[in-house]
Amino acid sequence: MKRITALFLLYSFAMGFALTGTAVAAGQPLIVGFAQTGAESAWRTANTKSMKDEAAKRGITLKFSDGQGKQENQLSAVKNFIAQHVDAIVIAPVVETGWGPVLKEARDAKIPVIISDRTVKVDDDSLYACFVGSDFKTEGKLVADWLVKQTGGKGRILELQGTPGSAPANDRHSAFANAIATTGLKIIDSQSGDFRRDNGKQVMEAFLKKYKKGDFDIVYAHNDDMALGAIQAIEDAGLKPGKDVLVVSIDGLKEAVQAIVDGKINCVVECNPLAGPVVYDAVQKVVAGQPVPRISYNKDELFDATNAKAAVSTRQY
Ligand code: GYE
Repeated sequence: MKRITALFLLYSFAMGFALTGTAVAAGQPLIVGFAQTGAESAWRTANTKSMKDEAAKRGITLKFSDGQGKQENQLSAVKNFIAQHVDAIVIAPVVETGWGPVLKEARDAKIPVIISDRTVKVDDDSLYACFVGSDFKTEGKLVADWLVKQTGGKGRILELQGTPGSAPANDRHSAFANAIATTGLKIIDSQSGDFRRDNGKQVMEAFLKKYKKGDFDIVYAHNDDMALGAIQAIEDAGLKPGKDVLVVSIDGLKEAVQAIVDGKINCVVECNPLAGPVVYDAVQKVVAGQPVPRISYNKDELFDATNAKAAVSTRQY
């Protein structure tokens, strides 16, 4: 009897391999390579933690690479994953362009790629299985619409942009700019703070040398870290963020929602970094040959003085 069971198990195991050619179908742990952007912000820290924690929970072996904000590092990480014959590759691409060749290499090696967090621009969308993340254009538009409503469509804006060439910086700028185009709201200056808190502070300090109180009305930061850095600079200059200057940003860090409660930030649009569950759901389906939507967007909320107090205690990041 025992021998029959053992033989049967051996048979199913072998069939698993035969049917799909991977260890996955034979019940082996899935091996996933994740080419992360870097560690530039609190959002990113939460994203990395979610990806690692959820992999551990699901018994997925995660090969993690920190790209340190450089595409070349991410490209070599992906090439490495291909050489190691991982079951699937997840990329959170630092910039939008330049991914075609490496995606072709992955396709030739029959390794599916899931694009997570930031979108890519490629000629052939079938080079990756799907995209899972937030809709940055909607985020930028939500911030703009909120400002139009609050200001009656008037005000001079200083913009703190994210990493040049990244999807969130491109989309949060263009959708915001489009949404205010026919109003009296104007972007009077724009600089990149690379999604980093320190850089946000430095860029704001430079702005405050150029523009005095009364020369500008609004600071729009592409993420909360830069907004929190900017607030520091605004306070150091003797101004009151949230009062003398409206401050609006994107991400929804607990710290930023608390800053709304404290009256220093006026509006924050959420961008959910807790991607682990949705990303691995997609990975597992793709590897099993099941269909997945090409694009899955998170549902992101907006926080301002009307709801921040109720929301702050439930923020997970
Ligand atoms: O908004 C920012 C991070 O790609 C959506 O990257 C992400 C952005 C996020 O550094 O805080």
